[in-house]
Amino acid sequence: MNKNRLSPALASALNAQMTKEAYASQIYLSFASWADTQGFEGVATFLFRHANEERNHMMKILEYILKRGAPVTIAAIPAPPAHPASINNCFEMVFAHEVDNTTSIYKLAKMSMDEEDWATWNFMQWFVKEQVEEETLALKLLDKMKIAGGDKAPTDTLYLLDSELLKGPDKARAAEDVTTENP
Ligand code: OFO
Repeated sequence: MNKNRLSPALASALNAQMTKEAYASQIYLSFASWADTQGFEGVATFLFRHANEERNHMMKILEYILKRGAPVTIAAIPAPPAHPASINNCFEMVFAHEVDNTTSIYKLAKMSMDEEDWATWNFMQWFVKEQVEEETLALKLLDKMKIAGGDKAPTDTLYLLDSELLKGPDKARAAEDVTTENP
């Protein structure tokens, strides 16, 4: 009896998305480490938290594939892009990455709809909603940077923005405190 409830195409696309979420985590880890090295502790904390979130997204997909009886393939994670040139550039790259990931999530949602795999379609809606939140968050940061002068933002303004991110609710949570249901 075949217990695999995912089509080969959808299983393969979900596995690819799982690796993409791992890649996103690597990007955030890389940018967070870069920000910390530059002395931006608040930006680093914010980005480290997101690295955790992306890893949890990866786990959420992994658990779903297993739950549907399909094979999970752990693949190599591509290297993250080069370090940003500035804090403004860092937020620009974060936003561009999130938009790219949204495109990929939409493709999966469409695939599941075309296949009439309503379980996967329903599962993907969590990610559709999550991407709206993540894009909004990145856009808000970009808006703040724009007001501050973008790449020409003065050091004291960057200091204030960094302090704001440090004391905000975006403090990195320990990996053991988060769940795949509530990343
Ligand atoms: Fe996984 O949400 Fe961002 O990329």
